[in-house]
Amino acid sequence: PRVVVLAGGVGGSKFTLGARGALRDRGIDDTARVLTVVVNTGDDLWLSGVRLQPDVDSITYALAGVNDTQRGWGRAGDTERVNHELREWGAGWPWFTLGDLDLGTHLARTGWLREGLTPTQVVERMSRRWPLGARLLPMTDAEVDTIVTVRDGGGIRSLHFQEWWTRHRATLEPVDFENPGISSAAPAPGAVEAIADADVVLIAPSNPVVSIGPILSVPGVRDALRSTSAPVVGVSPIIGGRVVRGMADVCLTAIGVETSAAAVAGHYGARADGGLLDAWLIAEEDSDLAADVERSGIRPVVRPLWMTDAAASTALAAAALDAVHG
Ligand code: GDP
Ligand code: FO1
Ligand code: CA
Repeated sequence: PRVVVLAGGVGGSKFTLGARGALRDRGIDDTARVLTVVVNTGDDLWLSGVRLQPDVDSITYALAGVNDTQRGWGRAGDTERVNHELREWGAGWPWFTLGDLDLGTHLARTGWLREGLTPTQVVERMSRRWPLGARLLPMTDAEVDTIVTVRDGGGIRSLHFQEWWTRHRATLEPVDFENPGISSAAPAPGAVEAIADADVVLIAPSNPVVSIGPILSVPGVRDALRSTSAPVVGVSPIIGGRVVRGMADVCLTAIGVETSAAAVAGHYGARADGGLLDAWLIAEEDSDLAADVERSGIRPVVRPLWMTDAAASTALAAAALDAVHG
């Protein structure tokens, strides 16, 4: 089957590994020909003269098997010599670490962007280094970095998502998430076509607001999801009313959505009602919410959702692939 995954960083990369595993288990050797991952680029930023693409890099490193699984970002076994030097210069952000190996990625990317390659072309070029077993597409070639508006003291102010998260650990109360310029952004070449031609579209258990949200905000993506003949199957990032890690709970509260598997399903909406989902995987801990999901017109599928290792991720992705057609 031709599979499209919409994904953010940590939840997105674990789930994409699972999708690749599930396709291999079905006897598909060249999974890159059938598996397309549309990746959030709202987390991207310029820092110390280089372009970072955290979610693209998380997925690339994870599929290549060179990711730091403990931290959830960057390269395994990385060192911080250059980062130390940048701090001595007072360059960059003192609360943000650029690993030496990771910086090699950012330098290569920035060089190619300067030479005129589009972000999509750069991602394609970077995908050649390792046999990733998937085609990665940034959601758009436009720079639409996520900006968070927060309440601070008596007033409000805006800052880059990465500063809000890595410096303030999401402690400043968000009132809005925006991707300036996104209304005139175009989907990356091939993204809408991949959704239209897919046999199944999977929404990874990624942050619904700052990972999946920006992807859905790229003009044309939502329409492509609603008009494709492929079933759209999502996986809940919320288990037992809690986020597994990260700050999706804070983000959901800010947009008025409860931190529950059923509320996130309602936020994406049922396809029959002009929303996105045909089916929604929820955890065994949330089986009492299945009736709510069903009432909203989405098929609930109860499965273990903990992606504790590759086998668990593969089983989860296999369940998602089978959620509608079986
Ligand atoms: P980020 O870009 O690194 O923040 O990662 P994503 O947006 O892709 O995913 C973050 C979301 O993944 C968080 O809301 C977590 O709750 C969710 N998540 C992480 N690990 C798991 C897991 O094992 N199972 C499920 N269902 N969700 C997970
Ligand atoms: N997250 C941190 O909490 N602290 C960091 O210093 C940090 C550096 C960093 C560098 C490159 C990269 O690709 C990701 C990095 N992250 C860091 C992770 C990233 O900020 C976020 O966890 C995700 O973007 C959240 O979705
Ligand atoms: Ca992210």
